[in-house]
Amino acid sequence: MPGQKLKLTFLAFLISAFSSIASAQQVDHPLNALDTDEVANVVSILTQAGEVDKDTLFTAIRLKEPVKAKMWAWRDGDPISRKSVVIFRRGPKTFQAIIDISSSKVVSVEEKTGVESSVLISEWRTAQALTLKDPNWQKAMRKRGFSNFNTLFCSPILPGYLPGRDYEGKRILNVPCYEVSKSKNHRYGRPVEGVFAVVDVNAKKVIDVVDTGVVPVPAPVSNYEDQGNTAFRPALNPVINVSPAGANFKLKGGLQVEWQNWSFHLRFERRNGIVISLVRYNDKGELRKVAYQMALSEMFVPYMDPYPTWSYKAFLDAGEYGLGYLASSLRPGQDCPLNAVYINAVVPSDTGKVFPVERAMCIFERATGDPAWRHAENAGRDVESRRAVDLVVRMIPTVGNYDYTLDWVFTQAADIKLRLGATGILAIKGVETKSMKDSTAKHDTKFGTLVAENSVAPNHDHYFSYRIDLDVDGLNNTFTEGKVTPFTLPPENPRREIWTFDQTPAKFETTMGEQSGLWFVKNTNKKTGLGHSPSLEIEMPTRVVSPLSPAFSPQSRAVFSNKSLWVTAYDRSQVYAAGNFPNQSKGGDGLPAWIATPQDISNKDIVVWPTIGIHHIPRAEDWPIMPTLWREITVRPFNFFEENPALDLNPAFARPQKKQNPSLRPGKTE
Ligand SMILES: [Cu+2]
Repeated sequence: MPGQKLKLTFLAFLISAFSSIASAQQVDHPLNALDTDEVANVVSILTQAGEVDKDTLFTAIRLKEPVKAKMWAWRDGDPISRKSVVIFRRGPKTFQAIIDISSSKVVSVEEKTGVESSVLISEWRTAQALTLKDPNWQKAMRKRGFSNFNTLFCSPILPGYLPGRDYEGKRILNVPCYEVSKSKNHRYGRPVEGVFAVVDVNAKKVIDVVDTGVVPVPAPVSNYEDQGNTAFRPALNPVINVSPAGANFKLKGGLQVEWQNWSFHLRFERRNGIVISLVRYNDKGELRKVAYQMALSEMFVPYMDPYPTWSYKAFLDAGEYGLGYLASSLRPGQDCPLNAVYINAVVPSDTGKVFPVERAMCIFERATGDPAWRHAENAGRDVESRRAVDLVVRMIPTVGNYDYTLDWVFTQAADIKLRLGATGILAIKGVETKSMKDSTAKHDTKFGTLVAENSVAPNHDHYFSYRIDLDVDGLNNTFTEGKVTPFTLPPENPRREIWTFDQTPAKFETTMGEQSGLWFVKNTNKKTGLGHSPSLEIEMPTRVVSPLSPAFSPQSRAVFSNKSLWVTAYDRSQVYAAGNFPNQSKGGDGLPAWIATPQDISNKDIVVWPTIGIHHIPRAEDWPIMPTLWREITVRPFNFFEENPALDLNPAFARPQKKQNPSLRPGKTE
């Protein structure tokens, strides 16, 4: 197919012409992620102090941020002092240390008892190897007709916590396996159902093999990969996003971003992935504070199947695994458009070194194809319209079977959109049923959907808790709940009823569930030219919360998902919505504990924690790979400006310049 080949070559040309990679330079900002040298320094300082040795495993080596007030005041060239929080394991014991990198000192080391830190790849491998060698597991597999275990892929996962399980002092991985002889890129489609091994990686042994009976393994999954055996529809004529005259954003060091009145700092962390800090808006020359920090704080993915092989499945993906740890390299031209700039990251490894993630993030401008605003007069003949262009920062962690596209979108009308797209492979339970016409169907699909022969996708949720530390024109802000209330007019008014809008400030730390959804963070200490208190609205059009009682596990471990929004007093130690150590946690940690005694939040520094989610009732269309399903939160100015902030959008594009934007280093091309 020469036509096809030509088109592919053309795309490859465009990719090589426009893709570029930015990489972080030396530490030029106090909020940069630790670089390779700093991670090595931290480990060396701890080694010299006798706190760690070659057998120590590290679950976190991350920046300990300077205090917030100092960061808002920090300017390019000001002194930079660096500290690190380190979590490490010596044998079964967990420690947390604070290191002053700048003065090469150990500030503190504390043993953390009764907690389990996030899982390590080395433990994952250990659990895999122990399972494959275990005689009881082998017996269970032989019973299912497997004699050659080379065709099996075992995928250890964390057990959460269910009362009555004797996990005290143990570090558990549950190990289900999949038949993979006929799949390269679809390893979760053919579960060997009804059996899993329970491994204690502290004791390095299989402590149980749960076997509830033999279930057929589903047939091989149809291939969706680009391997020439998929019947593609005819290729499209190119529909592409390019910036032929260069990008309009500036990237500085590692990494400060400037675009269309916005400026912010970007870093990449092992636990939360992208962290955006110091978000400012240049309002006609005045750099106004918008948000100190925004990041995805925690995720919760509980499955709704009561059988022993499934009931424990309720994952806290950020805290148990790590979104940066599981980041996948972005595929140019597919995961991000042709005009994207890619940013490589280094992630601290289990052994106290770093591993590189090429193209961990991308940043790009997107022509939305929509008007930012428009109006027509004179019977539609006179039109004023301005095209909208967004700036997007993206990463995609692959958490086992699922891929989550995490986007931070900045608009020209001063909105910030936190978007999350779920795609990848449904978790599959093997069943007898081949068709909904079968007599077994009613039983097999009570808790899920038949998506292929012998394959049920159990119902489940995805909850995403964001930590958004807004500082609207300053640190002291007030949270208000807006309300629309019917208003009865006097009898002589034929209209009789309208509605009115008013806002009630929250005095103490609080949660929002089924309420109005009209939520604002405002600065009552400032007034705009019109006399308004500048505000930002938290808009969540699709609010999904867990209907389950926080009295029972696993819901008790992720109480954040019971409410759409939590509002807390700023506390720099409160970063993770389900607590610092969610692995095997017994519940109640994080947000519910922090607001147990509600603090005064009236005209104080506050943090909002919106949760967006999906009750995922799988459908046939989600198989064999799920079309991306998006959710989003918008942080929207509300009387923050005195008029439409995008009024000055230029209807023309700049004339192409010969010289490319010098801030875009050409770097390595794909
Ligand atoms: Cu899902």
